[in-house]
Amino acid sequence: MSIKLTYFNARGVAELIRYIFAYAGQEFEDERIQRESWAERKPDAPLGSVPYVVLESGERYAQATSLARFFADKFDIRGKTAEEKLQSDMIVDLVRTDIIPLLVKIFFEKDNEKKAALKKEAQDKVNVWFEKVEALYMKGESSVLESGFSWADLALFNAVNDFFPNFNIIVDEKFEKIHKTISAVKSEPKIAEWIEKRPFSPM
Ligand SMILES: N[C@@H](CCC(=O)N[C@@H](CS)C(=O)NCC(=O)O)C(=O)O
Repeated sequence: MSIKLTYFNARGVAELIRYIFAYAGQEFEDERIQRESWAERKPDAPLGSVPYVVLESGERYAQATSLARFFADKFDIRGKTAEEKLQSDMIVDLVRTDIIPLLVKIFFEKDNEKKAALKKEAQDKVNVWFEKVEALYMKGESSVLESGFSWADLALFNAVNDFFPNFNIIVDEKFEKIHKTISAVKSEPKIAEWIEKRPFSPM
C-alpha cells in the first residue's frame, strides 16, 4: 500500500506535506476531495478534517503540521541537531500558527474596509517577524539552517510563494537571506517539477 494524502483541491495547509514528498521523491496518492462530497466523507476522516494521511501500514493520521513534521523527520530534513530541530520548528510554527491564520482572517472578511485593515495588520506583522528572522535565524548560505536545506525552507517558500500573492503581502527586498532561501527552494529541481505538474488550484 502506498502513502495516500487526502485534502481538497487546494494547496492550503497540505502543500507543505506535498512539497516534502516531492523533495524526498516519496510517491503518494494525492486524493483531492470535491467540496460536494465532503459532507459524506467527513465522518470517516480521522479527526473530521482534512488533510489526513494513510500510511503504508494502513494507519491514518491527521493534523497538517504534525504530518509535515513526521515526514520531515523521516526524510531527515528537520535539522541535524536538537537545536536545529527547534530552530526549524520555530520558523514552521511562525508561518503556520501565526502568519497563515492572519491570512485566513483576511480571506473570510467580507467588509472591504475591514479586509484592508486586516491586510495592513498582516503586512506589518510579517515585516516585524521577518526583520527578526532575517537578523537572527537565517543561518545557512541560502537556507534557514546552517546545515542546509530543511522543512523550514519549504514552509517559508509555501508562505511567500503560495499564500502571500493572494493577499498582496510583500517581502521587502532588504530581507536578502529570506529571498535567497525562497529562490533556492524554487530552483530545487524536484520542487520545480512538482510545481509544474501539480493540479491547478486557486489557493
Ligand atoms: N488544525 C487542522 C485544521 C484542519 C482544517 O481545519 N481543515 C479544513 C480544511 S483547510 C477542513 O477540514 N475543513 C472542513 C471541515 O472542517 O469540515 C490541521 O492543520 O490539519
